[in-house]
Amino acid sequence: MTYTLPEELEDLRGQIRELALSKVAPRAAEIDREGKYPWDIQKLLAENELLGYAIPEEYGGSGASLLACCIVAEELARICATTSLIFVVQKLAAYPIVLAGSEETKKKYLPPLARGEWLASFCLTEREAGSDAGATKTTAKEVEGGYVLNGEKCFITNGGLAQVYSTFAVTDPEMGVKGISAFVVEKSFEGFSVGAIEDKMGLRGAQVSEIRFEECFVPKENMLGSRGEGFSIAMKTLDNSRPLVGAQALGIAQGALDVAVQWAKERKQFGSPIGKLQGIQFMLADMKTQVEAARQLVYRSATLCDMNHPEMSMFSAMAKLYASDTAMRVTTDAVQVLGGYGYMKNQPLERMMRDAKVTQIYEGTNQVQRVVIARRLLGKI
Ligand code: COS
Repeated sequence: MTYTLPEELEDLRGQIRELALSKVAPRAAEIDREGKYPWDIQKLLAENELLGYAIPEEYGGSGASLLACCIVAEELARICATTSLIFVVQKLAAYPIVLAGSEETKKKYLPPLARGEWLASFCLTEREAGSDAGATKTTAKEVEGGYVLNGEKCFITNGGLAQVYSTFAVTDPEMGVKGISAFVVEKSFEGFSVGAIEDKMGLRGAQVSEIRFEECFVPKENMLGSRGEGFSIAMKTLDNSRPLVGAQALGIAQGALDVAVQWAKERKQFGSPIGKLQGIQFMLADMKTQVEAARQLVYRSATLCDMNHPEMSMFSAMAKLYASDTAMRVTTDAVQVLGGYGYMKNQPLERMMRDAKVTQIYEGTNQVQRVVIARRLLGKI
């Protein structure tokens, strides 16, 4: 399999790069400093039809492949990881509806999401159910006409901003993970409320909050897939979005490498550019090699997902694992190349380093990715 991208994807990269450099770059440091959700950037993505990029055309989106989405996530993250996350979360959170929503549900929720009028949120994690997503405690009790949800979610990106929440709750506690079901919950439903908003190390422009369900009635037609299918829907969604987080990490790493290379050409010490020093050359060479290796894995995993290949789950985990570890290493080394300057807030690298960290954690920690890879490798033993 070759990873020379088709011409239309290279054109797409060029367009997104241009958009990111002209419209996002001037805001990137400010978004980080202010720590507020950048509605102007959300509007920019909506106007450029990027919030519905992955939603099928019949529901108002662009029906883009996951590989194309990865190029978009990568190029946005190269400049601003928060901007990339706005794109990534819309895709992640709409996916359970695309995957398992009834025709009626799709027609109701996907078009406003595709237009970017509504935001979506993926509501899985709980305080006691992080890596162990199967330990979900939020309950969904069947009543006439629907289900009543009770429980609390945490670390929910777009929490409070989104109108639509792909939510996972237990309908049949005695059935373990097979007793988890998926629902679309609207922010306007009675009993839905937003808890504390987190103060984060990085991705400062993204809003992450607790979400509470207190006797929250959800009509039965808002169940996604069949009763008990929720865990499988969550896992399939993660399989399809881990390459995107890999792409985001890849973009952050590439952005840091861009800065470090430029610096090595311009910064003079000992009478010449520091790029003439072998110590710096070797660091840059290692960074570039790791970035390219991550790129191959990210594109390959996205291609396998687009093919619905049986190995997609393992490759998605490998791409996310390797690209995020690369982002952490490369941003750290890039700070080192800039020395004291790299540590300062008037350079973008310390922001990139903080933003990179969460890519090793969210969408499943890198330890969980290793579990997914090893299980696939070993099978049932
Ligand atoms: N696709 C479809 N179904 C899947 C699946 C996948 N990739 N992985 C698991 N399932 C289903 C299977 O149906 C499986 O049942 P069978 O044994 O009949 O095949 C069932 O789920 C249980 O799977 P498993 O035994 O692997 O579940 P575990 O409780 O051991 O959990 C991990 C597996 C740890 C991989 C899972 O909990 C996980 O991914 N955790 C991280 C969650 C995460 O990424 N959170 C991030 C928050 S969202 S930003």
